[in-house]
Amino acid sequence: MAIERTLSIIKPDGVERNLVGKVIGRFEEEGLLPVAMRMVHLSQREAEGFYAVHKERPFFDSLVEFMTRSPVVVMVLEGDDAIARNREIMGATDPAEADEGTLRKLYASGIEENTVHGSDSPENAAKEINYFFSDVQVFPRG
Ligand code: IDP
Ligand code: MG
Repeated sequence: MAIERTLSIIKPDGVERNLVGKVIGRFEEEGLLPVAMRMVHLSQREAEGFYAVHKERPFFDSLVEFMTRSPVVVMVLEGDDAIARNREIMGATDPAEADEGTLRKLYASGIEENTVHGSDSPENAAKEINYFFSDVQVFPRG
């Protein structure tokens, strides 16, 4: 397995419910270490750009409204197999389908307000990290 980086977001519902420490603590326990981090209140343009792949989906407007409702925490996680590991720790998009112990099973209130985002492929991880962070804002742990 290779050391990878992935983009993680603690979504508005997670920040609003004071879950930032719990979510980051879980990543640290699992060996996915933050190497860049920032709190940001996304503008409509920023949220639309981030989720551009979903712009034809029926939930797009609602998703953008949710993601711009209040601040989020964006971070880069670094670790072994970080992209797939983060997706495993997050669980399925719909918490009703998420495995026990996953972040979405534990904390998500529904398929939209599902507490965390994680990149789904190396290509998207690179794109998404770039969307929020420049190289000088990333601090390798290894
Ligand atoms: P993912 O976050 O597990 O990768 P995606 O299919 O990429 O899931 O969807 C992006 C985000 O859009 C989800 O995390 C969730 O917040 C929202 N979303 C996905 N499907 C639905 C839906 O059917 N209704 C409402 N919101 C949805
Ligand atoms: Mg996705």
